Amino acid sequence: MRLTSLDQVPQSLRPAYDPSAHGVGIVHIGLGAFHKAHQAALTDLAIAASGGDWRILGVSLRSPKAADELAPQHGLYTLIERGTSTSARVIGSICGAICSAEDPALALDAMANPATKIVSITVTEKAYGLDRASGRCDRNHPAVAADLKSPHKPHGVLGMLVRALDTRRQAGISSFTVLCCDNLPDNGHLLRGATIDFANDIDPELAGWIAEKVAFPSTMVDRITPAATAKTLADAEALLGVADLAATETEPFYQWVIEDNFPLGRPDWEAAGVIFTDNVVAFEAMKLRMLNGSHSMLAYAGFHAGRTYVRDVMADTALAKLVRRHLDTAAATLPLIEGIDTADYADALIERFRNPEIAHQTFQIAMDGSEKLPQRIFSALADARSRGIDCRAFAFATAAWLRHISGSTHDCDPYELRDPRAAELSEMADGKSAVEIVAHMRKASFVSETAATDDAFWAEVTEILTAMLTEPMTTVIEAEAAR
Ligand code: CS2
Repeated sequence: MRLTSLDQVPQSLRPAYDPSAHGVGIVHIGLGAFHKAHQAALTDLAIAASGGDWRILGVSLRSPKAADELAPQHGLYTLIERGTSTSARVIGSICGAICSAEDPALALDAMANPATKIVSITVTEKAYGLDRASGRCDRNHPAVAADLKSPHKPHGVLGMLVRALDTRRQAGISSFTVLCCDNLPDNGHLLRGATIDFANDIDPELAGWIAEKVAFPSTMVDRITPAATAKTLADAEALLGVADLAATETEPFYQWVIEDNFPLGRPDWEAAGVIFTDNVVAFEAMKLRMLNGSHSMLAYAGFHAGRTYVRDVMADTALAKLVRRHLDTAAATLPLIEGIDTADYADALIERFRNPEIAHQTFQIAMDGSEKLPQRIFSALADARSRGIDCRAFAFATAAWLRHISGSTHDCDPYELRDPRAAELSEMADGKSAVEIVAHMRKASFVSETAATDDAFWAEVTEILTAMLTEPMTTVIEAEAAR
């Protein structure tokens, strides 16, 4: 039997409120595990604490899988938190799930509905079509290009936002707040620039209305959430007594830092421990450079050293030492944040990475490097240089990524390169020497000018990459840790 109603759920696992007594106030685009472990779980706590019509309609942009799992369960799913002790509860904040590729009008109607006060988004960095250098939209991005051609039938994020905002404007309905929850620096600001730019191509008056009326608060989101496995589903079924195909597992820790700019109101997220501040950018830089930067480094180095999970990386003394070095280097590039000690933050990250209950694949984190490295490594490099900090850790991380895109199988079995620019990257790296790969990379569009022109940095990258392309990754890691 399948989970379809709270009546099937043991009392102790049910939400502390009656979901059916609360209306929908949020449309969320990007119905992945991270949303279910983070924004939906914290909104569940907020509704339990203070009520409100803040339930969420989940929209999956492309794949029908997430909606197929959640819709028959009326949005209900088990969230399992694995740590020193494991706990679980059924989340009631999602009221329904749809796939917009299957029925675009349904998602647009929900976004245009006056009851919708917030449209939140987790679609991963690559899905937006942002041109980060100019702060505009990327007209070569497939979804942006298609939606600019047919703005009345959008499929991508920018197209859907602009279409729904236009419908509201024409109907005299106030704008929803756009809440970007992806790992991008100053994400609200970036998305605002791209949305206005996109709208400007369709109707400059609409662009002006968006610039004046729409709030795009920036956010920092954090919760390590591996993809669900057969064990996740089996554990949920054992707890509930019925099958839950949307069960999700995550770590106990979470953090959400948001700019408090919600003209139409918002859930009482403070009750769930959310931090509201004007200084999201600093929190975001800390998280991107420390957590995500070291994650990328350990994913590439760890994957090629045969470490399947992050916890295996942390059990390897040499690799764990390089993780600590990366965290310390990244911390030194950051501005001070009142009330935050980056050394404590680094210690806490190491504990989280070590969590033996979380099976977070290095191969999963290794995905989409060309979308991630700019804000995780290259932006930190510029600040490190201006402070005279030794950048070896960043050179090592970059070399490990380039080794990954090289596709070399001298020390491993063949593997897939998963990146939106996979073809371009393989073209610049396949069968090439370290010197050639680095020369190509310095010209890549996603490497900022400051990083591209740092000769000393690339010399160090070349030296490390040369070793990584000829020796086993484990040997290179041992040597690096012994330096
Ligand atoms: C990871 C993130 O896959 C990745 O690139 O670095 O998903 C990371 O687990 C989250 O940002 C943690 O909040």
